[in-house]
Amino acid sequence: MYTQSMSLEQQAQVQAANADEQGRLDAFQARIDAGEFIEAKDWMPAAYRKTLVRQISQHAHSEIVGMLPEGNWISRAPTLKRKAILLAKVQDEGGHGLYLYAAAETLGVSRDEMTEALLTGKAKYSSIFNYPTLTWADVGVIGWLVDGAAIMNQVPLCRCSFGPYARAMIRVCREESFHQRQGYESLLVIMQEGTAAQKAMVQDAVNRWWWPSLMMFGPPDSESQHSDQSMRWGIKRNSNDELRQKFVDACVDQAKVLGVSLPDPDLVWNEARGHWDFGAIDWDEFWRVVGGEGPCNRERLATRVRAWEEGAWVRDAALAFASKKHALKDAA
Ligand code: BYC
Repeated sequence: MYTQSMSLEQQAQVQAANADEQGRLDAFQARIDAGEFIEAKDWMPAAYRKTLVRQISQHAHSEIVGMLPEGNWISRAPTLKRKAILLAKVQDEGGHGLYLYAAAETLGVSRDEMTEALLTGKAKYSSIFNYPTLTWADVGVIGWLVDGAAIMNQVPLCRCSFGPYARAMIRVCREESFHQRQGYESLLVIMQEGTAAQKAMVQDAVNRWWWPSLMMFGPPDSESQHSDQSMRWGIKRNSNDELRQKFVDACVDQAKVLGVSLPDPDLVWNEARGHWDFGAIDWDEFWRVVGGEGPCNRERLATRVRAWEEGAWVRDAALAFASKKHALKDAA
């Protein structure tokens, strides 16, 4: 109908524009297929940009909200050594959030827009950070399982097609790997030298964090709305289920060395697949948590809102200092 009401000349213009657009899309896909990095100033389809802003900003928010469950134990760490390690770890997570916000900013979204999306509950962050840290053993288990899952998911992101994200992930992954090992080591110490009550505390923490850690990889492939396109664009290199399986396979031996059991009666070695089979994940729980109804969603958001409001004077002071410095430089 629309084209019928256009002149022949107009129709030719629309066709040429469509061919142009298709040519650009094909050239873009060819660069991705050839393994090239896309840089911030390169042409990219609007949907590629949108997907990256969504994923990178959610990732950044996860790092920032992820400081809260462990931060809860900084003042109660059992020794000075563990306190120093935990402080450094939580500070690293803050740093990861900043690299990631900076990577997202290269796509044209502002820090203020992203912050507002987090604080108003419009933006998602990882489901895992809506669970409480009830005992000191939770801190070790977060290092082992949560950081372990994060590494499994994030190492492939170092080869993501968008250069600024891929480069940020290289440093993030180096630090996450230290985080995972410190968590595992702290659990080993408790399991090898602790009292029966302390060992039971580790087992209880593993029981509570195991299933939420498996949920970190996202919904099953059959329900993952973004995976196919993100994999075509080289943003994701593996599917949610592939990474979840790799994680389960890695954890089984680590649990044996630790001397803890994983809370899944259906966990059995499948010779034919060459992988561990595992039980059904409670996806209703996952969607409840993602939808804001997890055990700590409200508390986490309220803490971030309070930190933002109470930090207003710091932002004002930093801006005033920066503009004074600029004025002095201009006057010199
Ligand atoms: N929690 O189509 P799908 C860390 C959402 S930081 C909440 O498969 P995609 C750490 C998903 O966003 C951990 N939401 O999506 C920090 C989508 O909803 P929208 C964070 C989730 O993007 C401090 C919908 O479900 N890591 O490790 O292809 C201390 C459908 O999903 C979750 C990252 O962010 C979830 N778990 O795949 C220690 C890594 N899963 O956006 C550790 C980067 C899915 O349409 N992100 N959703 O409203 C990714 O790799 C991918 O975004 C995901 C999801 C694998 C997470």
